[in-house]
Amino acid sequence: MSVLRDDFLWGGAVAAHQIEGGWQEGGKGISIADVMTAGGNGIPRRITDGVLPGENYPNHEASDFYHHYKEDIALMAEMGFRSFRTSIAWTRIYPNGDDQEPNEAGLQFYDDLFDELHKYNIEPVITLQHFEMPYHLARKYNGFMDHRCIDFFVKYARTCFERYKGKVHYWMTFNEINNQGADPCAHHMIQEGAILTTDDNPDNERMMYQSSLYELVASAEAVRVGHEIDPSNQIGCMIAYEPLYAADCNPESYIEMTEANHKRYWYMDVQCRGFIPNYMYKYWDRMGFDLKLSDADIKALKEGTVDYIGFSYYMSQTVAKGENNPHFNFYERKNTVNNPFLKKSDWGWPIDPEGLRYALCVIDERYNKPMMIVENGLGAYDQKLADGSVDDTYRIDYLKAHIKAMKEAVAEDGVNLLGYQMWAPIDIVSASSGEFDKRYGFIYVNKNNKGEGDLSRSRKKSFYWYKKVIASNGEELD
Ligand code: BGP
Repeated sequence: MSVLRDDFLWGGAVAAHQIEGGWQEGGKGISIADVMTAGGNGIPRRITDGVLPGENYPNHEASDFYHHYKEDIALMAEMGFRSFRTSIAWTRIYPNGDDQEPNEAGLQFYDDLFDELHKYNIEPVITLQHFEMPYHLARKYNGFMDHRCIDFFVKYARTCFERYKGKVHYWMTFNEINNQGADPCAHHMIQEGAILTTDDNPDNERMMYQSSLYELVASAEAVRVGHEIDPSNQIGCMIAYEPLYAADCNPESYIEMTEANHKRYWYMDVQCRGFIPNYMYKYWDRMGFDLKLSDADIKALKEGTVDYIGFSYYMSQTVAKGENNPHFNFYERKNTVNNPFLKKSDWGWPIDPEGLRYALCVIDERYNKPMMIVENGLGAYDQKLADGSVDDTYRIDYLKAHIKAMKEAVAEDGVNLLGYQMWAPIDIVSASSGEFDKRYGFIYVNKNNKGEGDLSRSRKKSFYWYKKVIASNGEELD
């Protein structure tokens, strides 16, 4: 008998901007993902001033799911998927973000996509904002720095809840809303809050907290509206969960670890509990940040707590007390150190399957809510062999170890886990680097970093492995 529930939501996860392409089709507007250039392994992406000629914008075509979705969903159905997580591109629904009326062609695209999933009994799990706010909102309002963006987001969310009522039951508001918390760099601030800034702007941290507060209000309002429209809706938060370990057993390192966790996870505290924790107020006081939040905003936070906790899990980080850091104020880029117990991926991400069990335990202890692992996977350089096959045993090993740890958390610790969606079942554009050759998929897409290839799809070795895993409800991992 399986340790997982019978209706466990096995599947995979992607995001609209990383898979769809069709950036100008069906009346779609320009999103912030459309102005991000390709970077590379260790080379950051650039954000350009609009879409400029001669630049390489990998999200414009991506994996061309916009035209291939039927074929791709058939392949996922062949693996036995019970769920598929993707996002709605806000700019397909409201091309500028502040439009009066939604764009019918965009709404219809997702109707067709959800119908296609239901044809195979695959449950859609839908994120409303996955790193791609309308570029116009960034330009005109500086994104979530402006309170009006709350209303634009809630209007967009309402349109989606009304239109897809009965077709979508599992929702999430903002993808990895907390990434900016420990690292207020331009990349995170544009991805998560549509703030047009540069890395050297001394005001980044204050702006990040202000816009995060407004995003949290927008998220809470959307949860409330989503429940009003359909009380059976399950609406979650989506957190990038990276357990932060202390580098040694010096009690000071534990205080640093605690402070570091505050910065990454206060978002989850607000979304699950409905109020801002004292430690954040103290931090803002200490920093002299005068942040705006009205009584109505505070009330909204209280009334819009989430039903479940969606989180991504790729890695853990290890923190050490920095020099001249009397308040243990953690900054991800300054205070993380190497963990000698862990191997790393080709992109330097520490590989830590036990950390997934640890994450599940900690989240369960803190909030006692159902959880869903909505991303977990390995980005790697795959080699296509002469016969067209891809032997991605390393990916199988990574996923196997993580699924085993996940099962232990269910069997030994009794965590309430709804599902597991690996990232990403098909090769897509990397969010952090914009590469295509950073591959995660069970399904190979014939395209490379330069954009060459005919976009044809084929099955990797891991495809057959995952099919067996799902068929046995997680019992057959070898
Ligand atoms: C998460 C994002 C995804 C995805 C994934 C892998 O942070 O939610 O959008 O991209 O990480 O990261 P990358 O694509 O940079 O390898």
